Amino acid sequence: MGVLARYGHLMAGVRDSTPPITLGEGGTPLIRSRRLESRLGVGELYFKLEGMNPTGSFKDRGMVVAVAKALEDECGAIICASTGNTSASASAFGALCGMESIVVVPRGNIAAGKLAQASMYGARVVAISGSFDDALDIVRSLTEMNQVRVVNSINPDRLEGQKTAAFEIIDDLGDAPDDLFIPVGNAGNITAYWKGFTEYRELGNATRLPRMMGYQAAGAAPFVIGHPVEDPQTVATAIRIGRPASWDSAIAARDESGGLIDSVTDEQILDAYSLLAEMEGIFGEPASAASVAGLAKYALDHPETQDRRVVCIITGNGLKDPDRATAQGLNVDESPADSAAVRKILGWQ
Ligand code: AN7
Repeated sequence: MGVLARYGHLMAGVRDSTPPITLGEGGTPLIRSRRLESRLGVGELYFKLEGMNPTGSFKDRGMVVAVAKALEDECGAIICASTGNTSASASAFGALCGMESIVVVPRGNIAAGKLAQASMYGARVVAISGSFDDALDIVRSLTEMNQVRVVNSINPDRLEGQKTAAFEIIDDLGDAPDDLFIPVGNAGNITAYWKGFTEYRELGNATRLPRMMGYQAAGAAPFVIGHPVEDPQTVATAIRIGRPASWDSAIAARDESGGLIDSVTDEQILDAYSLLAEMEGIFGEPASAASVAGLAKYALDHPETQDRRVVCIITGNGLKDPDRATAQGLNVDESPADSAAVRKILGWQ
């Protein structure tokens, strides 16, 4: 069951006439940590595996709603700016509905898998020699002229869909966790989670609210320095964003929840990226590892985390960015094709 069928009745703007399209998004696993929990010093640690959505990221939850509404409103085309995952998701749902998808991406700063996805789903891909922020400016200006629906998170339908991840966490745990650790780029997701947690509590499904603990990459941390970043830089290309669209709502989520938005260095992100794979069997993309890097940083300075129940959002699948994984150093021994040679490499007697 997709998020429209399961939670559509809790989404503003979704009506009986909204087509109940789905690619099987949502319903992602919440997995208890086996090993990082004690290593980092956390009471109870869970990972929400958003990379298991149909196009491999959390974007599908919101995209299915935005595209369903575009279909209901008889739009023939959708358009977005993207660091990669939004473009993959928009193109997939566009293909599902027979709509033209136009995606504008920063050339050279989008993971290979994401570009391959958009292309395979048949999108018009425009790679600009500029940043994500430039791409979003271009998309905003184009829609002033044409009959096309913007499906970036400035479209409120996106957030209605993305808030369902908070519903699922409460459904799985029986209540809200103490803390939610989440990467922050354009800041739509932290906004959507906070909306989801507050609405689900108002409905009586939770007794409390988590602190929203957002993490940006140090070279792309506008919320941490308090103003936009002109030339954002990070290995976590998904969150290489200098002028987040959902600025005020992310600040509100942070402050109303008593949380924080801090930064982690690329080195901390890549350490967490490897650690998550090696110690938990979870291959998230670098941007996703920012939430784990943030938790590692926070828990080090806050021993009381030992008594807390924490959820880390693993926003996207590591398979999307094979170049980054390879750059970590491929752990491969070459061997002739015979048993004795392989035994020797393995050090077996
Ligand atoms: C894996 O695809 O902005 O703070 O254009 O792909 O809601 O932007 C992606 C963002 C975290 C940050 N993790 O979420 C895009 C795009 C992954 C992401 C984020 C993104 P927001």
